[in-house]
Amino acid sequence: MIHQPPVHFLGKTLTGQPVQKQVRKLKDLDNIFLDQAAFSAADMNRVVYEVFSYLPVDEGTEGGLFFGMTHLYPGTVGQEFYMTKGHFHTIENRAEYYWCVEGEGMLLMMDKHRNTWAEQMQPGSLHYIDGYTAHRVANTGGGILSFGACWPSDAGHDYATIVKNGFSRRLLSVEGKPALV
Ligand code: PAN
Ligand code: ZN
Repeated sequence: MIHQPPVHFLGKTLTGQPVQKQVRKLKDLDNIFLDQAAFSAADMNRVVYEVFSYLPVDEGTEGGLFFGMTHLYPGTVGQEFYMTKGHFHTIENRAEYYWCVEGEGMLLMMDKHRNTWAEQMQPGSLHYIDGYTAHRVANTGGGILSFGACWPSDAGHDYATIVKNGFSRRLLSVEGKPALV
């Protein structure tokens, strides 16, 4: 038997069933940005990023893989670039791949000892995120930043630790250029 693929990946879009779309607005990113005054003054309904995920097996299935495309819009809150919430995986040893399709960005990673480093994202860049490593992406360019992701279906997302403790370094826009401080 020959089957049509259920999902099509065209450039940077994902279409078909079951593709889940998740939209994150500024109001979903409370306690993420440093400049609380700038955050409060911003439009809470502003869309910061969208994630299209293909979840072919149930969340929590051991041995399966999920696939996602994230589209992160350009913008800043105070001195910080628009960025994803960032997370550790709930099953901490679960690794992940990110790869950049369009735009310019920075992948921030932080290990369990709170050492933080960054990798530059540009079209074609491939990023291996080891287990036990929190990950967050910032859009440092003037256009949309689109990247793919592939992660184990039982990884889960621990956002609470990042909301509470943040990353140990922040990526700031200093004279329009990204600086990890
Ligand atoms: C990605 C992320 C996606 C959005 O698919 O979930 O880029 O970022 P946040 O989940 O931090 O809001 C991934 O890392 N999955 O594990
Ligand atoms: Zn992840």
